[in-house]
Amino acid sequence: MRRLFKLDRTPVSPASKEVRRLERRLFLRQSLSLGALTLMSGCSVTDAESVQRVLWAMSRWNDRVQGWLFDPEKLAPVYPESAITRPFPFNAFYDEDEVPEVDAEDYKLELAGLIRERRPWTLPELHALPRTSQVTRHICVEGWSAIGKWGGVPFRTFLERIGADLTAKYVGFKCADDYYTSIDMATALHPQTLLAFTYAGETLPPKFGFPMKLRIPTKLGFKNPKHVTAIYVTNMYPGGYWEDQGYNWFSGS
Ligand SMILES: Nc1nc2c(c(=O)[nH]1)N[C@H]1C(S)=C(S)[C@@H](COP(=O)(O)O)O[C@H]1N2
Ligand SMILES: [Mo]
Repeated sequence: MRRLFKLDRTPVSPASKEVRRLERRLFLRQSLSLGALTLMSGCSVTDAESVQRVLWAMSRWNDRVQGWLFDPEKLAPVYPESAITRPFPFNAFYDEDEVPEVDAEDYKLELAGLIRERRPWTLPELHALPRTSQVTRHICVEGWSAIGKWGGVPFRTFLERIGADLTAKYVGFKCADDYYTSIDMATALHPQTLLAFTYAGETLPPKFGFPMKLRIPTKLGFKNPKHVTAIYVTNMYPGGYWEDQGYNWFSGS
């Protein structure tokens, strides 16, 4: 593994770009030969388990490089309302008739981890937070993208309000449908990352994540959790529903 760790310290060298490209091919098309993988990792790969281990190490390394390259000031493109895709597509790991029904009256957003004020929030309390809206493009790894308008509170404002440790590494999300994902703190604090309560100016419909979703225009669609029920702040790598099945964790768009 020596070579991998050497590259680790030179994140923007042409070599590391090459590694990222290679890793992408491995994960998305699985077309890389074992021989090439052995060359890359600098250790002999003889069984499925060590292949998985090397791939995992490469993907986590790739996450770190992407984290370093992420510019917290750079904004995702915004579009005029005329560019909005109608109808906006629904997607989840199940069909639309299985969308979870969240009861607005009973709902409480749970907070955990490195947060000073961990009391749960009701919907009326959340709705009283200052709001903004954005027209941005959602890009799904399944090969489609669409432009939509989401409104809500800048996630940074919410994290500050609850006294989250903004120096922690990760923010994790749990959802009403057992989906889960997590993001890096820099992305959580990005000015366009919203805790969104509306779609197209209306209360977020069930299929788009009622009562709230994270709208993160700098990340691929699967990093935008719908039906969020719990938010936690941690320094321990939390993974995610698709991430744990091999999709790259950072997955910027
Ligand atoms: N709770 C939850 N959030 C989720 C998903 C899911 O299955 N459950 N799917 C993700 C994926 S892969 C995509 S592309 C978007 C789809 O969001 P949309 O239905 O608003 O288009 O939601 C993301 N967030
Ligand atoms: Mo997706």
